[in-house]
Amino acid sequence: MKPLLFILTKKQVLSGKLFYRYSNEGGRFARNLSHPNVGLFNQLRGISVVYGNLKDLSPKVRSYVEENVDLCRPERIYICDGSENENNQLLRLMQQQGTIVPLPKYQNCWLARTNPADTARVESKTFISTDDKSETIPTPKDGIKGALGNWMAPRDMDNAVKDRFAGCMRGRTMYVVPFSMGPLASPLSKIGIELTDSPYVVASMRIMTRMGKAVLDKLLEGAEFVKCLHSVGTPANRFIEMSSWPCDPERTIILHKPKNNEIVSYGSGYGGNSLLGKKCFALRIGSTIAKREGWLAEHMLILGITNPQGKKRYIAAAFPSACGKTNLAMMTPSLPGYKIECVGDDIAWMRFDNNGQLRAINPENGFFGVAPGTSNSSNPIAMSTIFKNTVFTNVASTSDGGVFWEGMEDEIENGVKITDWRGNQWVKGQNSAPAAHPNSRFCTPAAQCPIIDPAWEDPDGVPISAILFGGRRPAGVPLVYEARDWKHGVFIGSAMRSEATAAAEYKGKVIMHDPFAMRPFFGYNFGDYLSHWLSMEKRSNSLPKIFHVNWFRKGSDGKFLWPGFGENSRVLDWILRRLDNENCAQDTPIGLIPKPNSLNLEGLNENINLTELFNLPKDFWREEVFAIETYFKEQVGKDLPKEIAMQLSDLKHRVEKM
Ligand code: GTP
Ligand code: SPV
Ligand code: MN
Repeated sequence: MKPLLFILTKKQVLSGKLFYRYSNEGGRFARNLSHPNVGLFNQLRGISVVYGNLKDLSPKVRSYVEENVDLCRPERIYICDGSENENNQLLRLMQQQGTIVPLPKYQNCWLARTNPADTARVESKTFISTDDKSETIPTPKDGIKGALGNWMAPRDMDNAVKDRFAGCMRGRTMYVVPFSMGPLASPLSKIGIELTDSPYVVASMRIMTRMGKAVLDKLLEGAEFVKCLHSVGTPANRFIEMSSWPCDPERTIILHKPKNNEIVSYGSGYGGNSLLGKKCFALRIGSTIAKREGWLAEHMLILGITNPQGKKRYIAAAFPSACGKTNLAMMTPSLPGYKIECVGDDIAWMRFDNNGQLRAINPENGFFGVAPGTSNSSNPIAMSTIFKNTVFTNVASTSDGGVFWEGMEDEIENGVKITDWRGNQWVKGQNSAPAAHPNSRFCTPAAQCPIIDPAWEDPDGVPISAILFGGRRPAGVPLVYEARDWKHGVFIGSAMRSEATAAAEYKGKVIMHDPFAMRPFFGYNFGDYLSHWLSMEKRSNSLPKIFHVNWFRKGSDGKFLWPGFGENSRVLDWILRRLDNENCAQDTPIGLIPKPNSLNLEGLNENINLTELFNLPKDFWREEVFAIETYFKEQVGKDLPKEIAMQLSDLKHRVEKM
């Protein structure tokens, strides 16, 4: 065996794509990961703790680690403290393993190329496990497959875990990653422990969450935590196992047990599959905790916006994956006098305070943003955030030590050579495939964002004045419309649809139902989720106003009708004026749209076809109503709250009268 492996190793190293992983990881650890506590007395279940101190673990954390050491049989245990020193060790280790390469054009930036079979979330392999199936998903109509989440019986989950995890960390290190979702001092925050065998996950979690020693201290005081177990897996295919991006795509599975506040993820190192604080915790488990505790865990950006008169408000917005949250959260307004500040770009935890004011925190600490399309013209703020202390994944690289992706054509020096995300030479115009994977991402600290909001870490959260829903709708759906009231707003959220994107495994641009932009992220029955949203009405007499926006409508020429990005400030301006009760809206069957000339288009260089942008074709809306009706009937059935059924029937009547 050995010599054969050695030959493979050499070949892989020479080809520059793969690195033999087993070639004495322990030796590298001895060289790189020296720590005063290594020794016989720092062992757990007979396994050495090579970094960190066992006495820093609370009894509950310790027994969680023990349980999974017994299951996964790692070679060694590494208790993360979140320090600079630790991070440098891990970066060096990953460089040696070939998982990352440095990007010398920037400061402390790195590029990871994944296995091409592990590039996005896998929704079909994501499950929620509850005793009763109806706790997880509404009961679909006979013969119809449920599309509002996947359920698994607890016993099947236990078996799936045993099948995959028994001995899965042999020869590898188990990292114990303590992290907080939200600022440690905030009463709205929650703690997690991720056990993982991926140093890439550790380095990413350090950016995306508040990770390290302070969290262990809080746990020693008795704080509860969400259990997050992750392994990249040990595939039958030894070639993948030994590569720089081990993963097990065939057996990948992402499991949640809300009753135990528990997440188990196997086989993928990518994004939402492996950075378990994000979608698994902050949304799926988070939404179940939020339901119990009376708050909301949502797939929403949070931005602060100051108008030319100096009045500041905060807006939260739910758009499906890869539909513009990061861009809106960091927008550079084209309308003079406006200022936007960013609180978060992906997730909002929101609750009503004692005065009935909805307040939101961003539970994250970084941005895991879509790279393609990000440029100095579309999102200059992101561009000035991401070129230090950032891990890029599956973008292309340039011969001068930088990165490249579709949209950066004007931002690279003449004559530089491009290597695509798979590691092959790439020449514009000669390759039909894109240089960067469409779901390639930057993972960057939020604090580096030049327009990060001064209150972004406020323990009380920021007050939310408006909630936006939106999606990619090439036809029929106007640039903006306003809900008549809270119930209508909840209905609009429930009826959201959007074109599929590269953020998950769907192929093509099919229009999918994606209620609240949460379809892949509901932790419990969508019908109950709707009731929970409806119940918020009782908690406040100053509810946020709800709007729907669509930057993606196309004209008959197939081009976007609206320039988007910074020009979206014109839509926000109209929304803020509505919050001030300005009489600038007119009624339509679907909601309130801007009165003629009330959308401020001053200084806009392009000619905008407002008629097409706000046109409400009766045929289209009839079909839309039919699609929603069918969806509710087939997917939600008896779990649909009657208020939502009423909203739909009201819309249907109004559309018939169009
Ligand atoms: P996730 O991180 O997957 O949740 O995505 P997101 O919702 O944060 O989407 P993001 O802002 O990263 O945008 C995704 C893609 O949509 C990028 O390629 C953007 O360039 C593009 N995009 C964003 N805003 C606009 C817009 O206003 N108009 C147009 N035409 N494209 C946009
Ligand atoms: C999304 O898909 O909505 C993301 C990326 O934000 S991931 O973290 O992979 O879920
Ligand atoms: Mn997202």
